[in-house]
Amino acid sequence: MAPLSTRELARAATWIENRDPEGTKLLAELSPQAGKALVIGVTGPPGAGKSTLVGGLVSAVRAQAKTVAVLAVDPSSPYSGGAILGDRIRMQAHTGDQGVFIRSLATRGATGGVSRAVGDMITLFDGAGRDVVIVETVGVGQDEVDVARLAGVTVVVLVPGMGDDVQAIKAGLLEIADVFAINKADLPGADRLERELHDFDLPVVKTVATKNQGVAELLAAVQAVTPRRSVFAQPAELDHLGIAVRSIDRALEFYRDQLGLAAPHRETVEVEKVHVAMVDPLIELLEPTEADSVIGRFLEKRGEGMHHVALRIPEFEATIERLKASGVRLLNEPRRGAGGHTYVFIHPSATGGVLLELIRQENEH
Ligand SMILES: Nc1nc2c(ncn2[C@@H]2O[C@H](COP(=O)(O)OP(=O)(O)O)[C@@H](O)[C@H]2O)c(=O)[nH]1
Ligand SMILES: [Mg+2]
Repeated sequence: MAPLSTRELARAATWIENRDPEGTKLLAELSPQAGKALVIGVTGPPGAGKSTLVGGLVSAVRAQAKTVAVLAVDPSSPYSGGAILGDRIRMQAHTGDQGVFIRSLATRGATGGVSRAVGDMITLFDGAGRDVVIVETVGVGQDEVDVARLAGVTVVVLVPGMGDDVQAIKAGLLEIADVFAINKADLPGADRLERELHDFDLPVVKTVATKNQGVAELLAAVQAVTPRRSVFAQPAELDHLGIAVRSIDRALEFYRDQLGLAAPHRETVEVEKVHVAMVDPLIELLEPTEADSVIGRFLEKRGEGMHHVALRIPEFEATIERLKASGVRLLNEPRRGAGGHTYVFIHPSATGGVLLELIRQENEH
């Protein structure tokens, strides 16, 4: 698929914003090509000069003959409100340049969550062939942390004279920052802020966005960071919920007969000592074939109930390697299950108390 023009991108972005099925279709087509763009998150308090700085970064990226898309995420605007005026003015220098695409996403009431909407938008721009994607977000709330995780490299923009605020937001910033920009370095206090940021052991670049000072240096600092893996190129999907029951027949009286869900598939998995019935296909009912089994012991200890959550994840092998390297407890080596899929169980100690089954996405090789 050829790179999309700015006009095609605009139409596609509207589809995605409105959760139009056309958008879902396009995303499915584009996502295999996504994962190539450098995704830069730019976050920090309101008024720090993020939009001005992003405008400068756009010019610096264009000077490298690369194409760019900007997504300005503003929670305070109504979802269908379109462009955020101030940002539009700051980005105006780039109107008419086909290599620059700018979009505002007002996230109040975003269907399916902010990070979902932003993730889809990034996949769109990335898959559509933009070399660089810049996402501007306000503040350091949970939404911003989630959004920052979608970025390969996150720039946290601070300004001099924040005083104790720096201490207050440190915890939130620490987990997402890859590079600090001290913007408004023309104001007093820039050196002091720079000293305060030393603890973080991250690159710090002083900028005066309004005069385009330090912006090329900031881009260079960003490009020197090894981007985090982008996990959204193909999102993880809920595969099924495993429910431990004493009797599949009795459970089916509810799920199949009363709730009306389809339950066409039943089997016995000897190695796991369990009878399995797939319902509709999100629910996996598990009944032990004998008391001395994983599910048998679970029932003994906890009674009937939710046993595990199964996610189908992209980059299965690489993910398992990474989990092992960071000491996460896997309950088995990846193996092929009854349905032919490869899976591994993760101990609840790592997952927030839920037994988690990870399944290899089938389109991976
Ligand atoms: N003195 C000074 N003002 C700046 C600088 N960068 C941005 N500003 C001003 O700060 C205000 C907020 O800028 P904006 O980019 O909208 O901030 P945002 O809310 O973080 O996106 C505007 O009036 C800018 O002109 C800078 O480096 N120095
Ligand atoms: Mg802004």
